[in-house]
Amino acid sequence: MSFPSDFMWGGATAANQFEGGYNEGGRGPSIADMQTNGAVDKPRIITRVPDENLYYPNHQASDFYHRYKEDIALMKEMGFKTFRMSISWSRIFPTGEEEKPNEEGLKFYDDVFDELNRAGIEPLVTLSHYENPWYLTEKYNGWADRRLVNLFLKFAEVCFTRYRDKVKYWLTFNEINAGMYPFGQYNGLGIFNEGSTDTWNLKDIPQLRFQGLHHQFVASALAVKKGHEINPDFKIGCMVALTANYAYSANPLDQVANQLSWQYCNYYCGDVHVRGEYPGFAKRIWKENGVNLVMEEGDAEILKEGTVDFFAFSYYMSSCISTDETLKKTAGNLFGGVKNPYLKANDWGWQIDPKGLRYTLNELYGRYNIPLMVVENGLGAYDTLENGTVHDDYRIAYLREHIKCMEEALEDGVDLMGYTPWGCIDLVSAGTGEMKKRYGFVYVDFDDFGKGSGDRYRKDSFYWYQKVIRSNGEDL
Ligand code: BGP
Repeated sequence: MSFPSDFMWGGATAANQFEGGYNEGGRGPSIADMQTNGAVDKPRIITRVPDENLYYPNHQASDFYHRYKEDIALMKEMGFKTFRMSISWSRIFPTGEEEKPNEEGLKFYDDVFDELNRAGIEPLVTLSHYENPWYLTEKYNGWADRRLVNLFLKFAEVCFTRYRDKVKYWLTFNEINAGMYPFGQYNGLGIFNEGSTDTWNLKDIPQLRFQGLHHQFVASALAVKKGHEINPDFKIGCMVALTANYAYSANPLDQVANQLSWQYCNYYCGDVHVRGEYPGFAKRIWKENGVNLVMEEGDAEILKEGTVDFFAFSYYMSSCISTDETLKKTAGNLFGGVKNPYLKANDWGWQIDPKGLRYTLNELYGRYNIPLMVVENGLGAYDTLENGTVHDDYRIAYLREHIKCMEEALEDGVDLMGYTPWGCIDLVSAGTGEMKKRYGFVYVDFDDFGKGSGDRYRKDSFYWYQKVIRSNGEDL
């Protein structure tokens, strides 16, 4: 089975990790700008400290703000059909509450979309990728407050209207389910608890997060509806971080625990977005977490009317679920499970599992029966720049195996629209806040402290991916 002729090959980035120019063009600070540098301060925390050096990563990032023409030319050279990027909300509404949008911010994205258009590359735009205007966190404690729904909707409406004829593919919230995970401070919801890095232990955190997530569901559904009114041709998707778990053993206890993990990690959010209602098991999750979810009158209709056109997700790794407490836990992008003896891991402990992608694609398509898109995948690795290039055969091997498994999923009958590997041009890691965890086909000469020329270098994977796209996935 080969890839469909209109398959959307490309790459993915996000403003907060790639764009930079954080205080230029009238942009206001976002919550991501308040997150410390992982190379200096681990774990990264969200704080206002006087030392500018603590803040490098999201401020300069990879400097796409100034180098977008060069970067888009590189994408064109690779043959990209699509480019996933995000719009920084605080570039459009610096505090989130202005009556009128910031024209300079809108103009920047006009320029980027025009450049993409000239290069024959279709933009795929995330409205909210791990950042909100910082002011909204200070004033409202982010998405904990229902008032963010209308502020976001206004932002979405401005973007949909302005870019009506330039952008067709949209995503509402990046990895929306990340808000459910028990790690420290998290940008996506913009909920800030000063003085603590261990927010999950504060007793009101599950309540705030689940309620905040509900506000995002409502905002997403309203945005989908509004987008379709503005341009009926828009394709608007959700974005879920796929936690691909297996039961560690045939013990029924492990099997049930694994099923519960899929419900909690993947289907809780996916079901609301695709089916337009909370799944039956949501009540159990709320009860177990002491959550009293407040739904306003009309919310149920809003969720029903704003279901998505396609399901986009990130896939990096898989993990195992076991009820045996003595087994070794593994690291992960979100929810660490138990180590799988059959898999190898990258340098950060993320277990590499291409077959898991086929498994996941089948699971998702079986449940939702709408087009799917893999909008993040890739190998975070240490790269060495030698004579102007990087010999990243490890990255090629990772991507090749995942592409093969997508092909198998197509054979299985899955409707797969496209593939945009993460960090196609090197960018700052969301998890570690460092530059040295690289994903790109293009090397960016910045170190963990933002020092370097910022120059771009084609890695071996650049030429390999060019060949893959040119042959529509035949020549791997
Ligand atoms: C996803 C995020 C991305 C990206 C990626 C890789 O969770 O949507 O923003 O960063 O993970 O993670 P990391 O940067 O921690 O390696």
